[in-house]
Amino acid sequence: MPVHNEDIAVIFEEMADLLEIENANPFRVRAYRNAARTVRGLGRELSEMVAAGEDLTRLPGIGKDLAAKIEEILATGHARALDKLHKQVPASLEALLKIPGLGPKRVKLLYQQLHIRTLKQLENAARQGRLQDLPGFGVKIEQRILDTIEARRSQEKRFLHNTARQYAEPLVAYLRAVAGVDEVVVAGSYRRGKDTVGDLDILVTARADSPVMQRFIEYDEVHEIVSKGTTRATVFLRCGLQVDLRVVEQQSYGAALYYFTGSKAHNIRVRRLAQQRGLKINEYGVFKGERRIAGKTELSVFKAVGLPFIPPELREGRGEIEAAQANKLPRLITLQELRGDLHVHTNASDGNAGIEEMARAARQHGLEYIAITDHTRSLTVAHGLDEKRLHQQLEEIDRLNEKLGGITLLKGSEVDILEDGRLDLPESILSQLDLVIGAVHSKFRLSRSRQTARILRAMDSKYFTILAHPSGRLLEEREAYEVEMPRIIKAARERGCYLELNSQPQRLDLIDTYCQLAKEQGVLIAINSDGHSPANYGFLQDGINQARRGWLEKKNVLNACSLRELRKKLKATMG
Ligand code: DGT
Ligand code: CA
Ligand code: CA
Repeated sequence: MPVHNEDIAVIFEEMADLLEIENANPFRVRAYRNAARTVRGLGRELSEMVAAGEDLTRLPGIGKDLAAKIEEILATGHARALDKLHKQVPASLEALLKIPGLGPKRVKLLYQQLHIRTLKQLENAARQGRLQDLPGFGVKIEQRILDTIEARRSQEKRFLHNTARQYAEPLVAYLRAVAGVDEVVVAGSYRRGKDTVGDLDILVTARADSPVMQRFIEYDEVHEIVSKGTTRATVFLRCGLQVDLRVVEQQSYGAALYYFTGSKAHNIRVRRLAQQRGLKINEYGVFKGERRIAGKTELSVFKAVGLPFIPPELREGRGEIEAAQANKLPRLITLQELRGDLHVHTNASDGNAGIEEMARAARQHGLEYIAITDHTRSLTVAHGLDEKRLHQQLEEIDRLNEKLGGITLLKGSEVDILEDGRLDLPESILSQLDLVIGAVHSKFRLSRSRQTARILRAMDSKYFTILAHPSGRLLEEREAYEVEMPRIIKAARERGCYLELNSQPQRLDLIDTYCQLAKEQGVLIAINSDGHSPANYGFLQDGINQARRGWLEKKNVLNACSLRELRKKLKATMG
């Protein structure tokens, strides 16, 4: 990767900052600052000067030592002296340096006078008004520091994939329409189908004269421009979502897409694989010495390191490379392969549409069957059904099945699992259903052993079919409850029942790694929308993303079965 003057200047500046915090000789500190300024103002690339054999010590402020460092940086991309400083200066102090308004002088002062080493300590001191009296500080600076810390915190927020999609899709369409733009694709965790994303990483290929950068920062939703260069820019949208845009050359598109899709863990392993073959792999291509041997397409990158294409969802460094080498990559489930949805609510409990409307919407989504599974009586907030109301619903389902074509309604219930593991409805009515989804909606804070025992007992019921949202987590809101999931997965196999992958964007529960475990154990997963309105079948896309991250194939998914097969399986479970 070419090293530019700016890269060198940044390294020198950082060295000056760290040396200053370390109380180094002020002349040394100044020497690095001057050198940074010289390098920036040069007007010619140092790499060219060195290549031409020019003597760097003739530059103002560059002595032998600095010239050697410049050559080192040009050759290796970094300076060992800086690496050493990084080890000496506490990382938390370096984080303080990144707060606007806090240079090395102030950071040093904070450390020496108030023993502040971390952001947390800085925040506390600022809240207590202890910063304003330090020399060179003041009320204004104190407030600005607080504001920055606040803003940073809100930026740490992750977005649900489904939410990010609502911003990503129109932005991608907008960029595609810009003159001279060729490819536009969202890479990063978004492309890997992760349940939440930290930011959007958009890659664009475009003609050199395309105004795509300018158009990007002019986009309606852009709230703040963090940085803008010729090939990369970072902005915040009004919703707080960060978007990184990179414009790459046509010939590097595949390499850049590969690199910025990640994950980092995956990339590191593949890079090692490349090294073993004497190749270098980076965002510009795959190189043998100076020669680029691949990079135009993502597939070419994989081929160069001797691998077949690995779907983005698998690129987490969890065995996908070994599987690829052994030609054992899964053929991941697709949305089109889902034939039904086994968890659907109506306005009989907390849904907002009737059975018929939910059925028609399902048909429009290309589904062949759905199970109506309203809540049960214990869940009073959701207006749960008692035996009598469920009975009425079953009769209505019979009538609708006569009347509707192209979709079959199954009889089900999302039955509360009570604290002691009993189900919330008597067997006399459960036995009339096609399937029973058991769900924990209360007592999330039982001990791990009691929570596990509670669920296992529920699974003991002859009529128990599917465990709904097995961990109970709500992304960015509520942690999963304590439970021994591997034991539950094992029990599901022994008892011939199933686990749900709930597709609600905030749930996406079962999580990917447990989907993988369930698959290994031979337990089928039901990918359900848990829909409460006709539009909610759209959640199935989120469930599919997660299922793919969990290595699931069609044969691992209960509702990828035909209705006939499904009925056979359910009959075996329900006796
Ligand atoms: P996020 O945004 O937190 O949901 O996660 P990602 O995976 O989108 O991470 P992000 O946005 O920081 O970077 C996008 C991709 O760029 C990442 O998946 C892999 C690549 N990448 C970023 N930094 C590094 C790095 O230091 N080394 C390597 N090998 N790849 C990196
Ligand atoms: Ca990202
Ligand atoms: Ca990023």
